[in-house]
Amino acid sequence: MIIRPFGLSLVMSLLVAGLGGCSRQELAIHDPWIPEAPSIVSALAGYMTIENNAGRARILVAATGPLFERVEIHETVYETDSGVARMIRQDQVRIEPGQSFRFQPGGHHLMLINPKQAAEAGGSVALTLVFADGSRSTVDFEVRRDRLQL
Ligand SMILES: [Cu+2]
Repeated sequence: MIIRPFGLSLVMSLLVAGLGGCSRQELAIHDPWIPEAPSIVSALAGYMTIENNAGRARILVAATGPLFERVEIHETVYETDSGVARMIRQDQVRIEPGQSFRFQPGGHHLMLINPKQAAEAGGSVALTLVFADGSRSTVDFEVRRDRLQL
């Protein structure tokens, strides 16, 4: 049997491509968390970093969770004159290929409206992220002892 160099290099390159595809998820959610709060608060906030390793943009359009009446995507903006913070509802968040998008206090957050029970530090809360292509990703958000700071 004769191994032709061309055939061998093709097998090698397929192998390398296969390894590359396995080492990183197309979509990775890092550090998902919410600050602890009693059930009497009217809203909580969820934070995370979404990393898009795919070759196309991903667009977050909604989120849901069984513990909340509804979830909205918000951005906190500071008015330049007064310095007053306002939250503005966003229809979507676009994460470009190869980029990460951070939800953090003072910026974008998931607004978790009318929680049905208290969020206790040490526990976790499941939220499902919904993307424009119809894909969904359910993520456990760690509840941390931290004050709610939008
Ligand atoms: Cu908000």
